[in-house]
Amino acid sequence: MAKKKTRSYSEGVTLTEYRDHTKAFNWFPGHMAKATRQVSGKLKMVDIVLEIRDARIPLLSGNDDLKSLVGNKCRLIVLNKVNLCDPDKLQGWVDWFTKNEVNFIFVNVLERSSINDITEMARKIVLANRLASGGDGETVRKFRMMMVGLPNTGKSTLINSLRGKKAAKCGDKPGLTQQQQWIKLEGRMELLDTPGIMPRKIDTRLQGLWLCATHAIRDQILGEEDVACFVVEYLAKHKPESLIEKYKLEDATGNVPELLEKIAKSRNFIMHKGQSDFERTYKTILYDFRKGDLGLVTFEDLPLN
Ligand SMILES: Nc1nc2c(ncn2[C@@H]2O[C@H](COP(=O)(O)OP(=O)(O)OP(=O)(O)O)[C@@H](O)[C@H]2O)c(=O)[nH]1
Ligand SMILES: [Mg+2]
Repeated sequence: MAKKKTRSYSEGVTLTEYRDHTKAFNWFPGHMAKATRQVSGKLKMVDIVLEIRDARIPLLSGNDDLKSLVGNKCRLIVLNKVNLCDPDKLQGWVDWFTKNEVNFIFVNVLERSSINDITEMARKIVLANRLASGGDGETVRKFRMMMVGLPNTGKSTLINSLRGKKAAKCGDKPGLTQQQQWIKLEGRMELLDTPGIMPRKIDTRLQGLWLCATHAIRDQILGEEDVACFVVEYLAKHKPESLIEKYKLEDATGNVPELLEKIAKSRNFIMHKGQSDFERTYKTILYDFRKGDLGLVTFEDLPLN
């Protein structure tokens, strides 16, 4: 029997269909397998592992492979980009992490205060660990932190902020860091930047769309069209006022193709013969969403238990 092709948004698929779509979704390029091996190779050298996640997908941006690699090593979960997540859902997630994890912090590493909070917390964890294992907390080797996590979660940005100037390549492009890099700070701190690592298996296509929308994986993996259409459908349902305001629409009603048409017209993305330029519309929607200009969103819901 011929395999049924997944329908795209332009063919009328709806968000509900994506949610019901249970096919596993994989994207694990070779350099990430290598990066995983390299993380385990460096573990002995560091005092603490900072697992950088995205606060808009607090669990999905975690990684079980990394968790088992890191094992009993001091670990701090850093939920970054808190400035882009839904403030109304934040407390629920803070409560969940308080119940289920030992060390975590919600931050925006573009802000100085967050950087200080992370350093402070990491130091406390390492110190407590040294005292617990019989050390005095003073006669210690250099304080070394390793950043691990999904692509584009802000590992290199955090390193640059800690350093006070640009030392690691960073930017809104998943997979920018391709090799491990030690960065030395004045004083006693050394930082290890690592390439982003994807989970080996993503359970549903909807989760793949969340990962693309937050830009942990490249648009090409699912296609700009599907990711942009997903974002529009999500916003029309959960944050219609953001769409209306940003694109000066009269309303955010209608199906996805109709909304795209309205956005293209309002931005004057019109090609010859008066047709809407959808390619340009997709790019604009994704760019605006990722900057936070289309409202603050947390895609993932709290687990039921
Ligand atoms: N709004 C917001 N943007 C952030 C934050 N932290 C990082 N960014 C942006 O996210 C993008 C990715 O940052 P990087 O530091 O390159 O991410 P990375 O984790 O090193 O990515 P890879 O090297 O691909 O694994 C950059 O455009 C940063 O400016 C944050 O807290 N808030
Ligand atoms: Mg990086």
